[in-house]
Amino acid sequence: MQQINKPYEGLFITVEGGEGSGKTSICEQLSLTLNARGYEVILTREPGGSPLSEVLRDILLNPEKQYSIGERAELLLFLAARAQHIEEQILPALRHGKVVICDRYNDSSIAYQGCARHLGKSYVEQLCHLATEDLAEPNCTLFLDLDPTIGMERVKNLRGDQFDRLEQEKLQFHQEVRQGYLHLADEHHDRIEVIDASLSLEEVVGSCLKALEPHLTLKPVHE
Ligand code: Z5A
Repeated sequence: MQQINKPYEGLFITVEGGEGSGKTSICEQLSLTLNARGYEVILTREPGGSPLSEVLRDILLNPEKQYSIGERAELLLFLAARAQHIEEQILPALRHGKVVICDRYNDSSIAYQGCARHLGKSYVEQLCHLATEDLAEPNCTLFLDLDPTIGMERVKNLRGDQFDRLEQEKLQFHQEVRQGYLHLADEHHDRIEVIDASLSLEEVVGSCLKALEPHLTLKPVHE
């Protein structure tokens, strides 16, 4: 288990993966399960999670906006959204001893902007450190690994042809995102758990709970 010198008592869990890998569904299921076990859980997402960050989310993802967003501007907007999210939502919750489940975090920037957009992994990592000041490092990250063709098919079944700005990227882009995540998982095997997301939702929830078990050392607020 990862030991972090952290200025808070709570537990920080991040969920990562490509399109349609089931992050939203898993975050909801984990939140319900941990709540039922007596933990106080905050469920949040990136980009988003605070008023300013939700505005930036709309700027970043809405495909109908009439302006273009360059690669470096895109990265910096994701990081600006994260800086505000940490300050306003994540850190206060962790300081109050809560469990924070966050749908995407730094690893998304590294996989999407660093690897798939080719801005450079270590360049993006450094900027992530700058944006977060290393104040909140996840205790555990669940990477839902899925072939992007299956993920895109799931999103298509769910929303038809209504893809957001990043989902509209070609399959090659999403393959590079997956490779980026797999490299990160190799490098940070003490923090990142690779979960087979091609299984049924129930099975994926089971794998995630098993991976989280060693981290559930907080005292539940209600028995
Ligand atoms: N992004 C970035 O580039 N850099 C950054 O730093 C950050 C983000 C923070 C956020 O979009 C976009 O921003 C994302 C990365 C980029 N871009 N893309 N492309 P988002 O938050 O709106 O969307 P998303 O994170 O990509 O999630 P998603 O595509 O909406 O899917 P999901 O949350 O992973 O999956 P889901 O909604 O839970 O499930 C999708 C469907 O599959 C649904 O019908 C489920 O019922 C079904 N499903 C889920 N699990 C299963 C299983 N196990 N079997 C079968 N069917 C399943």
